[in-house]
Amino acid sequence: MIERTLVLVKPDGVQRLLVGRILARYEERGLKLVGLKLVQVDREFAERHYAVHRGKPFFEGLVAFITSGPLVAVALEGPDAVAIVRTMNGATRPAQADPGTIRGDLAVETAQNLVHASDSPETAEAELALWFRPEELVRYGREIDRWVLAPEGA
Ligand code: 3AN
Repeated sequence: MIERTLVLVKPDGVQRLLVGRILARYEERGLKLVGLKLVQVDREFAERHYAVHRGKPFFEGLVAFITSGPLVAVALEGPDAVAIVRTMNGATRPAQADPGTIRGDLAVETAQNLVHASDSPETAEAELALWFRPEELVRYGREIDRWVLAPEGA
C-alpha cells in the first residue's frame, strides 16, 4: 500500500550537518520526496506536534529541543513508507538502535536522536496536515519507479 509519512530532521541533525546524509538514506532506499522545507518552529507549534506527550516528564525538554534551531520537515511516499522509515530510523533510545539505522549509526542520546517519524498511517496523515499545506505536497512521477515499485495490480 502506497503511504505518505512525515520525517523531521531535528535541530541536532541540522547543526551536525547531517541533513543531506539522512535524506540520502531515504532517497537511496527508494522512497520519494514529496515535500521538503527548512523551518524554525515556535513553542505553540511544537506543543501541537508533541501533543500526545503533554504531561510526560520529558515534554518540556522535547519542546525546548525542537524549537532550539531550524529543522527540516520531509514528506516521503512509498509502499509501507511509515514502517520502512521507522525501521530505518531505529529505536527511540540509541543504545537499543541497531547498527545500520540512522540512530544506531549517528546518535547516542534519546533527546538528540536526530529524527522524528510518524508512527502509524493515521498519525502520518495528521502530522502531514500539521506541517504541510496541501499544495506543498507535490505529485510527480519518477522514471526510476519502474525499477523500484511493483507494477500496479501486480
Ligand atoms: P519516537 O521519536 O521514536 O517515535 P516517541 O514518539 O516515543 O519516540 O518520543 C518522541 C521523542 O521524545 C523522542 N524522539 C525522543 O526525542 C523523546 N523522548 C522519548 N522518550 C524520552 C525519554 N524517556 N527521555 C527523554 N526524551 C524522550
